Amino acid sequence: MMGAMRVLHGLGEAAPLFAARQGPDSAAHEEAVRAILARVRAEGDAALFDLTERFDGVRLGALQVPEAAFAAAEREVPAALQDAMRLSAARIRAFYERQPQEGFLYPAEGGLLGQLVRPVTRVGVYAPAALFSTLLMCAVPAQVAGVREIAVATPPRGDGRVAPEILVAARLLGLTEVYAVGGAQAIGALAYGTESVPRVDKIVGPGNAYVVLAKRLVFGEVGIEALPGPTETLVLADESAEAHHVAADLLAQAEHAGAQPVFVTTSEALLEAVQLELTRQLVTLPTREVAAASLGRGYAVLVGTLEEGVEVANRYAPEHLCLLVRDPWAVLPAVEHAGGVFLGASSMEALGDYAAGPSHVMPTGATARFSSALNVRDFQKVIPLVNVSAETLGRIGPASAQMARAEGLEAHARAIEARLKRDAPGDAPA
Ligand code: HSO
Ligand code: ZN
Repeated sequence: MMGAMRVLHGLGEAAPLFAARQGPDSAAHEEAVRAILARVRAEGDAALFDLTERFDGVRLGALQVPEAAFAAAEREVPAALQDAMRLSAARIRAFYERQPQEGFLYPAEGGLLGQLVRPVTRVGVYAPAALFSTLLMCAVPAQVAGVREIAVATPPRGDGRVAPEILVAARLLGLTEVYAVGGAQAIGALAYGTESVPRVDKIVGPGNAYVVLAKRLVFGEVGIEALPGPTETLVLADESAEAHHVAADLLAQAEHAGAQPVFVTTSEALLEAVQLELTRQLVTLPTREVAAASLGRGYAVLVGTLEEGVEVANRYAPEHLCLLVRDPWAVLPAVEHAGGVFLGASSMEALGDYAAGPSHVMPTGATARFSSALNVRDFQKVIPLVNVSAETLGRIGPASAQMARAEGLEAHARAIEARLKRDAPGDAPA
């Protein structure tokens, strides 16, 4: 049946679900991506012009989008869509403004210990050609963090221009530095810098397999936030959920290429109804080819209890966990691993992709076990401050020197003891 998902019974049968996700397939493209990065590093702009001609089929006149193009884009994009983008940006900003990362300083025996918070100076956002929302979702938290320079890279279309929606989104955030470069070459340009593209300190944003692999390979020279892979949504539903809602939510993420939809439910009747709904809704979906392929990677899991359902979800650690259950807040305490949690029937994940508030750049491929959705902290550094008083030195110095010697690091021990010998406080030697 077209649109139906494979059914697994209980946690005991769910092994194929957990095994099915291998994360981004890097090995396949590694040689090609290494070659692209090496060329960008060696040849700079010339490599970008050539690679763009090869991969995007267009010979660019300039890499940076000229100022005039922004105004032209504003004339081209409908006013209502621009209003929608403003609403989205305002809600993202309001959300991240609640996530301050504070510095602190506390007195410790006459000295001070503390932490200084400083933004990353220069960030590169990779925005896939069609997904202007991703630019908002990446750049706004960076701005809230205090990042002063944000460069945007996005692939050019066949006519050499970048999507006008990207330019409108950039402009409404006050961003003016946009490069019409995509793929692994864009990551190379941002990481190494070229004549036209000053290098950045950190690159964020999702992309295709080449982009993600390039991010992996430049990591260390620049920071990256994550290696975003294909999207996943796990809907956990009980008998209170509407089958057509569940199917719609599963299809909403299934229409992203490579996605894996997962449906976990305590209700056999709902499971059957959802399978039928998927088939029915797929017929009229313009993106049905991609969506059907994603459903082919998907699973429906029938569980005995909601607790078992949450256990399946925790083991799977989905990018999106959607709780279509009677009391989602009652389920929440058991949730351990998820990129983001969407509670209740009117909190569909598709809303989270656009205007709910939190960034839609969330950990995929079970990386929710150890990482978080893009946030202000991704754009800030925490710098510890150490100002030890003579009194504290007298207390912690001997222990430190002892540890240094035990590690065979005599100069460390002497650096400490040189100050321990003197009469505290003051600088005069003992
Ligand atoms: N759901 C996608 C992000 C996205 N959806 C962008 C629509 N536009 C990855 O989580
Ligand atoms: Zn989406």
